[in-house]
Amino acid sequence: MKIEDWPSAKTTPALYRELKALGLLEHLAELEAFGFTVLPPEKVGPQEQHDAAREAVLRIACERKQCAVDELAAVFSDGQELLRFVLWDDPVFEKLVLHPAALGLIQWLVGTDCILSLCNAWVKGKGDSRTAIHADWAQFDMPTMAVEAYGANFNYLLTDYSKEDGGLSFVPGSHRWRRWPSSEEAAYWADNAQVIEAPAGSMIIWGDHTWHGSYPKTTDGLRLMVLGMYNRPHMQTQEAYRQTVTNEALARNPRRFARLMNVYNAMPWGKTPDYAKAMQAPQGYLSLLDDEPAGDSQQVPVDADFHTYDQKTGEMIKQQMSSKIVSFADLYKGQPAARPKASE
Ligand SMILES: O=C(O)CCC(=O)C(=O)O
Repeated sequence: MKIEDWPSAKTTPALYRELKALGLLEHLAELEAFGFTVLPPEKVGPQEQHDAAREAVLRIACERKQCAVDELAAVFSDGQELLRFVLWDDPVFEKLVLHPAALGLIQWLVGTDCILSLCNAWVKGKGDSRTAIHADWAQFDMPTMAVEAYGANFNYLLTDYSKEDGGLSFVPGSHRWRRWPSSEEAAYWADNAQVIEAPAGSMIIWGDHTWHGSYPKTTDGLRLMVLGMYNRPHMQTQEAYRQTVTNEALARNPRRFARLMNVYNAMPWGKTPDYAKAMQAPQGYLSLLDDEPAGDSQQVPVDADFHTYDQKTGEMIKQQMSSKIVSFADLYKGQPAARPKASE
């Protein structure tokens, strides 16, 4: 079938074509059928990238724990930690969060306008510690999950995974159940979930409906992994990317990085919605394969004065709302229908 840019399907045709070109349709089918998929190391990057990520994680762990690399196994014995907010600690992480295959499959789950919520290094030592069976659905006051995922993850493995290595485990098909596990179910699946056996350099992708956990690590040494989590853009991110991204970071990355940082979201607004900010947002589908640095075309917007009512913008909104049927979805996003003309 010829996949055309059918407007009713929004950005899905463009994303689908790119996933196909990247040889990812089988992974997409696995995500749909079982709720998770594993990309082999050769689809994730060259050995130099795996080595650079591993080095970065070990360096950060040593810096934060104030120890030498050969002391880390003792520091993490019988324990594990998510080392938070590592995106700005090494250039390799900016490449990883933009990874075309991972981001493409994640966009399939949470939309092409998704934003980055977490970028962590996960270090786990030998011992009994393990992650309980859970779903990443973080709307704790919404016990029933929406049909669509609101969040999606990649785990980039920097050491081999198996049951003995304390690997990640899944309950295949659980993404269709659209609820959290009860404590009894979590206890049952802890030792019955399907473990991932995969070599270092692999990437595991799943959405926030899928039940997962991990096994205790019985082998010597550390289990190392980089976690990226993405949300739909209306959500509060777990880490402060929008607040900390710089013009230099936007300039050295392709335009979809600005979207991941969510810098142009018109919300929250004060007395006047900040359309000038929303107008700077890249529009439409952004190719996963674009690696052209954005240069100064993307800038971190200066926050508007929330307490000032801007007469000109207010008048424009009044006219728009009076002269036609208003799409609030467009208004909220600062989409063209709601934008002031260039001359205004
Ligand atoms: O590896 C683990 O222990 C669990 C990973 C996990 O829960 C996650 O990345 O969301």
